This record gives sequence, structure tokens and C-alpha cells, in this order.
Amino acid sequence: MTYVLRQPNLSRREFGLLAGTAGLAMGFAPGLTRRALADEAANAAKIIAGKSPDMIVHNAKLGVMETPLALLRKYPHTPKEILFNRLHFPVDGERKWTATTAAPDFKDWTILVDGLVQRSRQVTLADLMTMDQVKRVSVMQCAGNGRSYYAAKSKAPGGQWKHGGMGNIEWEGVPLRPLLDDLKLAASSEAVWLTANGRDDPPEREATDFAKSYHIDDPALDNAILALKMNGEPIPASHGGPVRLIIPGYYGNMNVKYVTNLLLDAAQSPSAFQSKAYRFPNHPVEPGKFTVADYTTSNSRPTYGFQIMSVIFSPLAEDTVKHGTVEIAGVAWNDGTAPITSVEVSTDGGASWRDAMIEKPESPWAWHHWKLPAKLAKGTTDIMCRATDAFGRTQPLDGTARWQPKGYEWNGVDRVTVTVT
Ligand SMILES: Nc1nc2c(c(=O)[nH]1)N[C@H]1C(S)=C(S)[C@@H](COP(=O)(O)O)O[C@H]1N2
Ligand SMILES: [Mo]
Repeated sequence: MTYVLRQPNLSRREFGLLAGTAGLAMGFAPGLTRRALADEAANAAKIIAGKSPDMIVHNAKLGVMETPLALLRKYPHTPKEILFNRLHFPVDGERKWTATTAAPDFKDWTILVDGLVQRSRQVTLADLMTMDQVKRVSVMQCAGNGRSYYAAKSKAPGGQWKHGGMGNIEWEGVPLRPLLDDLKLAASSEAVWLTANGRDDPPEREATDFAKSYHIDDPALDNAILALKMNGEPIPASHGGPVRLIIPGYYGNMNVKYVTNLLLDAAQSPSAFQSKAYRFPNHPVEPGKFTVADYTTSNSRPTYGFQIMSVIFSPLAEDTVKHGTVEIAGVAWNDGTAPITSVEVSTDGGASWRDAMIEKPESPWAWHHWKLPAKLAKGTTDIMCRATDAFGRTQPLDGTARWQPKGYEWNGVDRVTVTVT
């Protein structure tokens, strides 16, 4: 981030203290006064038109916001007004068009498919609209969702997301694989990486563009679509319309918005968003011993598929809970490659666990709703939940064991402390 310090003698840290550390911790642009910060924070709707003013704003300049769980739990498919938003470049200037939940109006939208192909091809939005469409209900989730919980070990810098950096969405669009298979005929055999790039270019020339790469043999691409609709409507501008690559079960960053380019190449994208950010170290790392600068493409992997996860939607800490039988409910999900076989719930701080009832999900990548009636006595109760799938993958009791400097892929057992009256 580039900004001018008004008082050249202050260090960045001191300046931070002056501007209000709370605001800085939440990722607001330094330079805003404490009061302005409060005003901005209250106004998600002013940052992205059409967003609920109840959104929790992490970064006003970039339009980064998450959904309070009390809102998220109300809807089976997360409405555009409350779906979390994540963009990497300021939502002003030439990207002003991204700052709305209205659908963008680009009639001549074209995706250029080129690279190691004999003849590059242009696929227009109009072409895509005439092709067969399929639906994919899938969780959309930022790899940083839950990052704030790593702070129990050591704070991972970046937006301090709770669990609201996700939603359950019905996407609709054109299957990607047949399009790729078509091209493969013409593609050189060295074309093993597919890179997707969007229309949102970085503000400064030295900054790096947001582009993501996938191995063309990745089975996740078999379920991928070039989506034209979100929850039955043209995709909102802030969520990647008119065309977004959706790879069900893959973390948000892999789902490139505003797709304008698909490149078939021998190498992955040189973008820092591929080679430095959105990566997870191959081996356990400790705070201070492994830093953001230490990431390489050989000691880390991209944040591809979702870790198995479950979240308590009810009761939340702010709910009034009366003693007696209470329905404990929430959602679970994974990368969709193995069925979720159990969600266990504990109401005694992890001493004992009982299986919740899991509803049949809309798809392997969708929220799996679960519930369990439990008798709660008066006093303070710690409710916990833990999902497990057919591959035996489960959630660690101590999620901070997976600590890394960027705080991605949080999947620790969820805990809610409620006061039962
Ligand atoms: N073109 C483009 N695509 C993008 C991004 C971006 O900044 N530019 N952000 C990514 C990240 S990190 C996430 S978490 C999701 C967020 O999707 P949403 O804002 O629709 O919820 O979009 C992804 N796709
Ligand atoms: Mo993200």
C-alpha cells in the first residue's frame, strides 16, 4: 500500500497509533481520522451500493466486508446484499463500476483464450449465453475466513475475519471442461497450466495483477463453470459479473471475477497472487521463524480446496438462551471430494460428543445443515462442533496448530460460549 505520511518524523507504527490502531488493525486506509473511520465502518452500503449497512467492514478502500452470522444464518442461499465481498484493488477510479451489487452492463464482453494454442479464440458473452447452462450450489469462502482465530497463537496480519467470509450460493453457467477439451485439440502438449485473469487491473504499474492458475488435469476443473448467474440473476458487479470462473469447493481466490482472459501456458502465472499470496506452507511453521517473505512455490502450495469445516449458527453468543431443551444448529462443508459423515457436538467443553443430524445437502459443495437438540442448564456453556468426512479428514481441536503468517484455511473446531438463563 502506498500512502504519504503527513508527518515525516513519525514512524509508520507511531502514525498508526495516532490514526487509531483499531482502524488500522481492521485494514482501513491510514490517514483517515478516527471519526471518519467510524463513519466509513458504519456504511458498507456507501462503499458498495446495495450492500447491507450491517456488514462488518474490514477495508473500506478495497470494499472488503464480512457478514455477521446473525444475518448469514437467515438464508439458505446468501443474498447479494449480505454476501461477503473481497476485492484487491481500490473500488474507485476505473474500477468504480465494481462497487455495486447491480449487474454490470457490458454487452460486448469478450474472453480471449490464447497462449500455447494454434489459434487463439474469442468467446463472447453472447456466445456463452447460447450454450447449455448448469447449476452449481457451492460455498464461496475467502481463504482468510476465520483468520482472527489464529491470534490466539500469534496475530496473522490481514483482515481479521471471523466466520462471515463465506456464503452458500447458487451459481449457473457454462461448463468449463468441454470448452477446454475443444481447445486442447489445438493446444500444444506443453500447455498444462490454465490461468484466469479478470478486468480489474491494478492501480499502479508495478503492482501485480490478480490472476490465478490451475493445472489443466485438476479434477476440480471438471465441475467448474463460467458462471453468468448468481442466485438466479445476472452476477452483481461486485461479485464478478458478467462472467466469473466458479470452481466448486475451491477457496474464493481461485474463483476469478470478471474473466477476460484464459491463458493456456507451460507455466503458472507470475502474478504474486499466485506465487506469494494465497499459499499454505508445506510444513508446520512457527511465528517469527517463517515470514511472508519466505514463501516460495516449492515450500508452499496454493490455497485450492476447502478444509473441512463446521460453524455453529445457533445459538450465537448474542442470542438469549433459556434453559431446557435447545436446538443447536449450524452448517458444515468441505471440498466436495468426500461425503461429510458426521458432525459432532459437545456442550461440555469437549468432554463428550454427540452426533448431530445432517440434512441432505443441495450438492457436495453446498452447506450441509445440521442440528441437535440438547438440554442446557442455567449458567455458562461452551458449545463446540466438529465435522468429519469419509476420507477421515476432520477439524483440529486447536486450529492454531495450523498457524502460518498469512492465516489462511482456518478450520479449528468452532466454539460458542452462551449464557443460559
Ligand atoms: N478478478 C478478481 N477476482 C477475484 C478477486 C479479485 O480481487 N479480483 N478476489 C478473490 C478473492 S481473494 C475472493 S475471497 C473472492 C471473493 O468473492 P466475493 O467478493 O464475490 O465474495 O473473489 C476472488 N476473485
Ligand atoms: Mo480471499
